[in-house]
Amino acid sequence: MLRNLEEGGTFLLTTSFTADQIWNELPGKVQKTLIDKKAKFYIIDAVALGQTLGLGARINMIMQTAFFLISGIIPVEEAVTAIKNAIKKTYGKKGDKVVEMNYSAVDAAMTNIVEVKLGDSIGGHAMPPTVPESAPDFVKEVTATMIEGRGDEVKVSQMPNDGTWPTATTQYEKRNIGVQVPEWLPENCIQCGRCSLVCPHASIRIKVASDLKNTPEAFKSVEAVGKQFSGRKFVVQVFTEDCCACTQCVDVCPAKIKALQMIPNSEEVRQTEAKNVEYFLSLPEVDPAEIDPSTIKGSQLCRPLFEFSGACSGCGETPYIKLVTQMFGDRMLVANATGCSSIYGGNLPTTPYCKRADGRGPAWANSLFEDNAEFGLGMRASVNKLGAQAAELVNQAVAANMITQTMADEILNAVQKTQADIELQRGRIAQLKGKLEGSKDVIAKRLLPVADYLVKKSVWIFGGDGWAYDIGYGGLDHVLASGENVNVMILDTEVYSNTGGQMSKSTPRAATAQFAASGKKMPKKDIGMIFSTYGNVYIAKVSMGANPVQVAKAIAEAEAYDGPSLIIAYATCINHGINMTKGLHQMKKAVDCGHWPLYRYHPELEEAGKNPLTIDSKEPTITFEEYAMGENRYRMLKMVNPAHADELMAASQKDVTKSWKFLVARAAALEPEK
Ligand SMILES: Cc1ncc(C[n+]2csc(CCOP(=O)(O)OP(=O)(O)O)c2C)c(N)n1
Ligand code: SF4
Ligand code: SF4
Ligand code: SF4
Repeated sequence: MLRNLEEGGTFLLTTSFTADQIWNELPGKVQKTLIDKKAKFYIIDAVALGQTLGLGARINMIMQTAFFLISGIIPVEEAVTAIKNAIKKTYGKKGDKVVEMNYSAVDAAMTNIVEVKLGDSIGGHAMPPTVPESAPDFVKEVTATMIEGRGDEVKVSQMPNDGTWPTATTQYEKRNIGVQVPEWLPENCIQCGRCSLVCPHASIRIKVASDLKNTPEAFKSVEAVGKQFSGRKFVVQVFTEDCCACTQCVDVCPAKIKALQMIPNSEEVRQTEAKNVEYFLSLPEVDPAEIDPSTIKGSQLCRPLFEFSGACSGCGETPYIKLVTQMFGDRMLVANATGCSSIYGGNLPTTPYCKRADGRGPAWANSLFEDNAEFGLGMRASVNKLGAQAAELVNQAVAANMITQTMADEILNAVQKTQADIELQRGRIAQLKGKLEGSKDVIAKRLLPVADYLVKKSVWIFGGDGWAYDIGYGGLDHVLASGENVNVMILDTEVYSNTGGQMSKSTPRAATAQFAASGKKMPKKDIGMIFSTYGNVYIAKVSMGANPVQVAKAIAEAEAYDGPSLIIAYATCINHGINMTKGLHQMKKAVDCGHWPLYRYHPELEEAGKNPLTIDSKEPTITFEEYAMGENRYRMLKMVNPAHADELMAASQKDVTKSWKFLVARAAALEPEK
């Protein structure tokens, strides 16, 4: 933190400690640097101020003002005037309340900044290591250096030389950014798993365990409900060090009296929960044969293989990705379009895709924005080719008397539908490898490296609406038309989120966005209905906040379908200008007003003589405006140009009504003839 502090420089820290307390709370190394550099030292409790002013964790305005107050770069009055003008310009469209709150933040910074007299002794505690001692060497040598902001010191020779990058490294980051964190109240819990499902950061998890021995003192559990778990314990564990304090888990908890509450995140909470987390992780996972991962609770009893990403607190995209990894992560390949999902998915210095205890987890890569669907199709083609090669070699191994016909038949005819089937097939492949290992025969040498491709692989293509509706649309069309077995998931935030919220063809009419400052004039493209005209593409429109059961069902059906699948997932985003703690409600309202009707189009149903189109949501119960006015992207226009906003809102209502009618009529038209 103080590496670049100059002699006589100024150090500003936001802390809940007072001027009298802070010196003794600093690490010795920090105390020494401050004394050696003869630094000026100021503190401010920006977090508490932000909360009092209604700004929550948004402390940027407080810290910016504090910076100008003490840096002396420009006269204070000039700085304050400039900041207030900038506030008016930036937040003016969001309404007087937001402007006033930020003005108050500036004023509060001026009166709450405190100079601290440097102590005269260095007795502070040791700096905690950046990553734990138990971390792998690569994490200690490369990742930790990058976390410390010294990435330019990493030598080329320390970097992997084949373009691969270790996964499962966010677990070592422990950002501790939650000012408040959830606490589990087991006596109220109905053991539904919803908290774990919606957590964008995989920071709250559930487990069912048999033998709870040597538990840490504060470890909580209750008797597990459900016949199949009788006699066992149910646990909800909060990973407080990784929690981003979005409060969505508390919000979604359906227990009569909430079984989760937010509490201040103190050092004591951190230490207690770190021990509990370690114990929780050491408990064995539930046997896959005992659960159905296409249900909410079943999926949440599977370990997420996407965890602690750096997505915004409360991000609407990440719960979908996490859920897919819980269902298929151990055999999953991901082609990721550029966008938020590629940034939080493959960001440096750490990687949120992770692995199970046996080392299996998603393999992930990002190609270009404009070719991601094709990139995923390429993955499918290679997996198919390698699998076919392995099958051919298995038959050759039988002919060469290296393995029995029975072994070959069992491997080549294996049913691989459920997780239990997959694990059985892995067992067979392990036996096959056991037979071949050590053999000098060329068949064995060729079969060994490809044998794992005889276990089913799940190919996923992820990207945002900017990719799917606009820039990668041609490729997406090509891939879905190919008939190949790939699963596409559009994380639909209705804007190009990662670059600050530009309009895409998914942006609804009447919404403001970059390039649509006066409201989008054209209606949203209905990508699901367009691709449903092929007839052989599985399509689902889903919304986590509205119907999570349907989300899990759709993901399971999409993966099981031996052909192309497309899931269009509604994702709330900071670019919508909503209170992110209420994201799930907004996802529900989008469905309730008919803007985001839920449906599944399953080609196999048609083959079975049934209607392929199932509508999973009800006729709209609220107006589009009731949903839209909960979001700044719509509200802003109403404030600056009410007449135009009303006009667009009326047109949007017509869009919604028309597309609902179209959906219902389409389902009626697809009804098989009696
Ligand atoms: C061809 C190309 N144009 C522009 C960019 C810059 N860019 C990176 S991410 C991004 C936005 C992605 O938006 P979207 O696909 O909607 O995904 P989201 O960020 O919303 O998840 C853009 C424009 C790029 N990487 N490549
Ligand atoms: S507060 Fe948010 S990040 Fe923290 S555990 Fe709950 S859902 Fe996850
Ligand atoms: S959402 Fe609430 S009731 Fe359900 S498992 Fe979590 S804490 Fe328990
Ligand atoms: S910008 Fe939006 S989509 Fe991207 S990480 Fe933040 S909330 Fe998620």
